[in-house]
Amino acid sequence: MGNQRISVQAAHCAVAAITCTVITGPASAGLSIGNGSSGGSAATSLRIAELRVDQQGADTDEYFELYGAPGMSLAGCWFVAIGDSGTDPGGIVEMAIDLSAWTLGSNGRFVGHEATFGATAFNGQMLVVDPAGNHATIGTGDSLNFENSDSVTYLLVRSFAGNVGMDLDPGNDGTLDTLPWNELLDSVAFVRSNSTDSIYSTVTVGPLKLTSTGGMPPHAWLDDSGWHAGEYASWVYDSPGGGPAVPAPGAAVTLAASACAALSQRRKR
Ligand SMILES: [Ca+2]
Ligand SMILES: [Ca+2]
Ligand SMILES: [Ca+2]
Ligand SMILES: [Ca+2]
Repeated sequence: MGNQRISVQAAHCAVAAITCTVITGPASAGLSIGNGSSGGSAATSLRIAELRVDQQGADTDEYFELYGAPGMSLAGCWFVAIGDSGTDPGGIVEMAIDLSAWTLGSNGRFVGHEATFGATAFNGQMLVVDPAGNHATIGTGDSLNFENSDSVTYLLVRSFAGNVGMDLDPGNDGTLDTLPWNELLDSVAFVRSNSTDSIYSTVTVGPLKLTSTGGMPPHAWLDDSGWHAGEYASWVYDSPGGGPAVPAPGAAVTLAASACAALSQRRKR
């Protein structure tokens, strides 16, 4: 989409032995370090709507979905993951994706997925993006690798000025000391069981009673009752590029961890 020049760099960073992908797009102007806020303004109404971060077998189908006004430009917006490293328990930028080149589809959705998206079948079903949603390949091959089996916070920010590997919480007290962006548009933390790692969002999903992922949700989506966890070896709840209505920023219900676990268990019955 568009004709903006995008350079793609794959960087191996010292974050729990995962491969991080940095997508750098056109340079953003006027960067400054500002105060984060818990939601987005009406003018910047943009939400994280769905995430597939793990699956049974190779993680070939990872994606993130954003939701906002139909046709809205994502210029200046970044999708950022904050987790740990092999030696530091929190505040490390694990991934930063510049979304500037893309726009939301006619249904207000955008999906960023890896090139191998759609490769895996569960019960004869493969993932496809809803035709009303825009989508784009992030990186090359199977390189969009969200960290597995650990607590990770996902942020949607405007004008990110940090770097992958940067430690935003040197004291590891659960509060970010450095906010290298102009505006925090949305956030959600995926939480594993018995984790001592910090999370950096008041909106959480997990942990689940799912030993395959250490309790971390392999997939989750947002609707007007909050975030819900999906399945590890099934696409039954995945809706890349489509799906249920998404509430305005700041309106989502934060499900307690116990409620999420109970919800997941009910679904399995
Ligand atoms: Ca992957
Ligand atoms: Ca993964
Ligand atoms: Ca730290
Ligand atoms: Ca969806």
